Amino acid sequence: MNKYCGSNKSQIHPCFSNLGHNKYARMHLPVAPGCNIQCNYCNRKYDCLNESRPGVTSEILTPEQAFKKYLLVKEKIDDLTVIGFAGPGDTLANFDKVKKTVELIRQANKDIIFCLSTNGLMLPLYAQEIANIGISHVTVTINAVDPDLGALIYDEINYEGQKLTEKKGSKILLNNQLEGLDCLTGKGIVCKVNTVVIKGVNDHHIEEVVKTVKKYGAYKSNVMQLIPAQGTKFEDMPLVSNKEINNIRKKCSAYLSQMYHCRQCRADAIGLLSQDRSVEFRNICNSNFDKYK
Ligand code: CLF
Ligand code: SF4
Repeated sequence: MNKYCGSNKSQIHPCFSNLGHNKYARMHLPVAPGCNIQCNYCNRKYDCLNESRPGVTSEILTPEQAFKKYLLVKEKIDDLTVIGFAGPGDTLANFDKVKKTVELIRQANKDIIFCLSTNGLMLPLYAQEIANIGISHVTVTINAVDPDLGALIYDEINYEGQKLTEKKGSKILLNNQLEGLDCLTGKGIVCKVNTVVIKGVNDHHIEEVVKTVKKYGAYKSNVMQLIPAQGTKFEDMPLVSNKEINNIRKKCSAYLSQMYHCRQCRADAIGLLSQDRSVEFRNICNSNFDKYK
């Protein structure tokens, strides 16, 4: 058995391992621009080179460009154990591109860990394919397990050709998130649930989320602060302090192992979680790629 097999995988995944997060590197490939829902805290319009938050990227890659970039980066980054798909949109709203990228990289490296993050809307449809193509780690962002609260967080859900708002939309999203989690964990995929704490909206509800996702097989919970983004409905929301977030995590740890080292990465992040090196590799897989060969 090589070091990337079976149960050892989570130990060398910088997000899933509490001990390995300073040792192992991950590379995000931004092949997924579109999204099928609108969260009230998300704005993917700005390409800010120095901003680090989910949804920010300096480029969108085709699967072929992503593969080229991987080949280049793996030569320069030690202990690159994980290829992650984290947007800038939703990975399952662009699953054909994610799938193609996985297939290209898998041909070159049979050991690398594939990881994706999603809002979970399309999980019931894609869970089997996710397992078939060898994605071993999935993160689902679940911010509420009460559709009334979900309706305050999600502006619209685009599902099966319909635009659904308010409770009608958040109910479908929640059902699919939980059903998807159940499907994935039943297939042996290691799942983490990210939960964004929004003061005055869901901050009293986080334990309920964590208790619920544990029942559906989640392995780990990552309770994170809202980063208010300009141009969103939640741009003026109050910040949650580190003390407040750690108090919530402490309570939630009674139910599920907590992540304490999340960096709320960009969609094109590269390197150790504590040392983003994406700037070194910006745009190298486009017209300038050949000069780096
Ligand atoms: Fe990327 Fe996410 Fe996979 Fe990690 S990030 S897709 S699980 S490889 Fe990690 Fe970054 Fe936090 Fe995400 S530190 S934002 S939890
Ligand atoms: Fe943005 Fe992700 Fe929400 Fe889509 S699911 S609106 S990409 S935060």
